[in-house]
Amino acid sequence: MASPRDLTIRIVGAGMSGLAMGIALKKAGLDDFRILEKADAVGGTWRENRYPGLTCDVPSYFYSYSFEPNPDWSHRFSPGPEIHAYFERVAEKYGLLPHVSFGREVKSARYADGRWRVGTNAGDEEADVLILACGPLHQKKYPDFPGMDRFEGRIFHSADWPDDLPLEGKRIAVVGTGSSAVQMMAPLSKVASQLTMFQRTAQWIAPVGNKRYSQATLRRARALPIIPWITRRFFQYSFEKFSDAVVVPGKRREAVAERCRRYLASVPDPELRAKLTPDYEPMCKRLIMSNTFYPTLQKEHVALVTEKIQAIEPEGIRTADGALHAFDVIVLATGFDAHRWGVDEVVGEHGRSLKEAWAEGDRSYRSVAFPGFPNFFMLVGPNSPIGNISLIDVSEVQSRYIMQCLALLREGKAREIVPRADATRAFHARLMEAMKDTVWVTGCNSWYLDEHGTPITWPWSADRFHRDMRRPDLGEFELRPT
Ligand code: N01
Repeated sequence: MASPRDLTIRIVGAGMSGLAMGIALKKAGLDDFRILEKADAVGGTWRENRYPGLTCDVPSYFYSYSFEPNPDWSHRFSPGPEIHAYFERVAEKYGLLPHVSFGREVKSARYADGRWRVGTNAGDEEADVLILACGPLHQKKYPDFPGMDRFEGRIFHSADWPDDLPLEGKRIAVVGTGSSAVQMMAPLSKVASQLTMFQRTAQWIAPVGNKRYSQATLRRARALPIIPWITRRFFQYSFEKFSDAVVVPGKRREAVAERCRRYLASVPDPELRAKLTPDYEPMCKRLIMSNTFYPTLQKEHVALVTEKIQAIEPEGIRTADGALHAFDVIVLATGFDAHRWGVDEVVGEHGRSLKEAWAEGDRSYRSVAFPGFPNFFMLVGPNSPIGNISLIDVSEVQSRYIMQCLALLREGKAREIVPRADATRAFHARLMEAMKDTVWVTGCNSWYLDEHGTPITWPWSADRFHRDMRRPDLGEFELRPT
């Protein structure tokens, strides 16, 4: 036994997972925590991404906290600014803003003498517990095309959308074919004089529409709080059943694949259809939901280029066939480095860094904790179900799990809590065995894979995640008294 104590806690990141953790702490009456946020507003991804057409690919009712259903969602997949406003409202309502240090970028974290020393751009801070809540998709990935600095128009990453950019009548290039690129194509096509997508790899598309809720539906949802609650449960059930297809081979996976293939077959031009045909299984890369993408590509002033990009020149993009494509604006929708989890230098016991610990791949104990890193947790970290569940749900489940670990420290049952190395190895062995059945290893390149080609995902169902994460198995942790 150690003695009961109050904990000083630092959370890194005020995105949706950092906010979920903050709310869990407040609900438990823990007030000595700060959320260190590099930007000047909460919302993470939803603060950063502002490109036209931005939505979430998880239905809005399910992409909301279970304890804060929102009757005001305008669409099944509501626009990005609406989602951002939701998180701002929640942060205010739950009294989190006084806990957030804005403009505080965390550069390093070191564990020594039973405490975390957190190095920030505004000096060092100390904490008993450190929780990273940065998520996998915030370090922008830039291509290395020669000549990018010589382009005479505007060139920027999709997550750096400039607010002052007039688009009317512009010739616009979109590099990439991920969710970001696909979502922006339809709205850009409405204003651009010419719109060209540069595709390196074709993507599977599921024909999912984005219904706008009628005024009557909104009125009913506002009047009867049970309606948003039931709607959330409905979307959770259907989304989780649908996404079981990624982890379980068989009929459901075949049905989703068939739906994507049929949709692709509806593209009338055989040349365009051939270009759009992927050479891997549907869902191997994250499946894109859109019923506007194929029609947009068939517009007169919209083109799909599959030639390799050779260089950027002052007037536009030079492709390997020698053609020069002239543009006013180039959007680099080239994705994120999903293997940098927010703080590059995290050093645990015996001076061993996370990078060293992860030499063979990003490994967690049950998606939240790490052997050799006491009193340290991650939300939406490696081996979280980032490919098959709403990340909001993941954050809530993980926050509850972490709260139970923190209770042991507060009650004096331990001074340090850390997962055992053998339990982590055993978890990883089970995970790798299960991974063999997932669609992510069927032969494609995606941001789900680490540099060894191992998915950083959870290879089991949503139900199993809820079950396995209900409470910590204390036999798999070291609870140290000093
Ligand atoms: O990024 P991506 P994203 N030359 O990595 C191409 C989430 N998201 O920002 O496939 C040429 O999917 C790359 O080509 P390839 C969602 O989970 C969520 O679109 O590697 N092309 C690919 O086509 C999503 O999965 C929402 O061959 C290059 C594209 O760029 C994740 O974010 C909304 C290249 C990158 O696609 C990432 O989506 C939007 C190069 N050098 C996004 N480098 C929500 O719903 C890369 N590419 C929350």
